[in-house]
Amino acid sequence: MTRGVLIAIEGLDRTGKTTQTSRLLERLDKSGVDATLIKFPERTTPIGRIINTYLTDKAFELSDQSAHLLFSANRWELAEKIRNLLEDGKTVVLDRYVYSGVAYSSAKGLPFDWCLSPDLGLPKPDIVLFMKFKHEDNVTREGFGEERYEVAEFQQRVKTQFEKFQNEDNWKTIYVDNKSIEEVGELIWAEYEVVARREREALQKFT
Ligand code: T5A
Ligand code: NA
Repeated sequence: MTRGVLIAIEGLDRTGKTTQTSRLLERLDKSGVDATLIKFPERTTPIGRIINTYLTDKAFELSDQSAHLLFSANRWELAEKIRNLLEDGKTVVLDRYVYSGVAYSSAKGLPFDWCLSPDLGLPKPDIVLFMKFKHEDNVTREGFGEERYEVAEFQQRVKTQFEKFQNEDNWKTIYVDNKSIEEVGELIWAEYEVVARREREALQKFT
């Protein structure tokens, strides 16, 4: 059996990650691919509930280090589930992951390597699709400004931190400026197909 594909969709706030991860899941289902969607932060777990309060209640105070470690711990809450799904041949779609964890916290001034270290050992995505505005802005998207980090100047710093990952071998930028939801969905599907084909071919070589 082939190991499932682990695909993460990343990006700044309101770039369309949740819209696209749910569309991707529907399309995988229709194509007969057994897939699971996991969104980070996963706000319903014990740690996720604290994170949700932190994000939605500006009066709830946490040190930057504590907040960072909670986001990481939230991924570790789900790590075994992700690994088991992949080993069972299931595809897993992640709505944000380690990269968001590092980018948001290092944008606050915490050292990049310190931010990465608690996530070391988590399953590594086969592909990370980074949803990016080249010219336009995510701050004009509906709903922007509701949560703690949705401040334009901070978003710019987060973008700079995200881009430190751009030379990683699993990183792929998807430009979303002026593209409809359907058009972005097609670009994501094309990338998924490349990775899925590569996994199948890798299997053929060794069996
Ligand atoms: N965070 C997260 C950390 O600091 N550390 C971590 O480790 C993690 C995992 C919450 C915050 O937590 C931080 C980052 C965040 O600040 P979240 O729960 O993912 O993270 O945030 P949400 O508020 O759920 O999601 P986002 O704000 O990131 O939005 P999305 O999912 O990128 O965007 P989406 O799909 O909801 O779309 C936004 C709007 O745009 C429209 C949609 O219809 C929607 O109205 N839209 C489009 N409009 C035009 N054209 C298109 N192509 C469009 N695509 C979507
Ligand atoms: Na989202």
